[in-house]
Amino acid sequence: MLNIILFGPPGSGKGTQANLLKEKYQLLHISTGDLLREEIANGTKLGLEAKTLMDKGELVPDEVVVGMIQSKLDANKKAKGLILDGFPRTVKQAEALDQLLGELNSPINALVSIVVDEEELKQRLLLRGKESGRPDDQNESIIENRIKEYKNKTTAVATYYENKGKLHEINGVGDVETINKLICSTLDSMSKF
Ligand code: B4P
Repeated sequence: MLNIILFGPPGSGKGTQANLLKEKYQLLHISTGDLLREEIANGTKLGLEAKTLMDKGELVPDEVVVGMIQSKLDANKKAKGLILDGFPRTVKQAEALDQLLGELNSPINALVSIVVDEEELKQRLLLRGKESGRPDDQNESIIENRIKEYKNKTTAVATYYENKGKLHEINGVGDVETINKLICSTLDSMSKF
């Protein structure tokens, strides 16, 4: 099993890279952002509650996302491995994840942290906002709030896995293909695989 976390600030390329990696390594891709947007599109109660927070650039409660992950794991017991994109975003989520994976005897192998400077992040997200109309990419103050949430609540997740010897940092500025090669060579060089 290869279980990896794709980590980084909003706009760092997690979703973009996850889509490439899931093909190459035949992994189940779980994006909590995509799952939440699906709930919003379906007009569920969970979706309506999450939308208020997401539109402001705030994180949704830990119990909500952990519950979504648990359901996904339950529904995909035969998966060959996981690529987690946008999860965990708090240390509480990381602890809950480790417990769920512990029960399956299939721990996280690596956290790949995609490093991108703040100005580049803002430019990418504003551009996506123009092209896709995604509400949380629409203006600079929401984007700044997402980056603030990342700094305050999410960066500690990298330290949590660093303490377990599982942190791998990748330069996330450059073309998508080059960054993908960097991630693949990191994963391929990990002795277990
Ligand atoms: P996400 O959907 O995870 O959104 P994101 O952080 O913006 O990352 P995403 O994967 O979409 O973007 P990417 O970097 O690939 O989360 C949205 C919201 O959901 C959160 O703010 C929060 O409210 C909520 N949420 C989700 N998970 C949660 C959790 N676990 N706990 C609590 N709340 C949660 O790409 C960005 C743009 O950059 C794209 O347009 C892409 O084309 C472009 N790009 C990618 N790579 C590039 C490159 N190398 N060069 C130039 N552009 C590039």
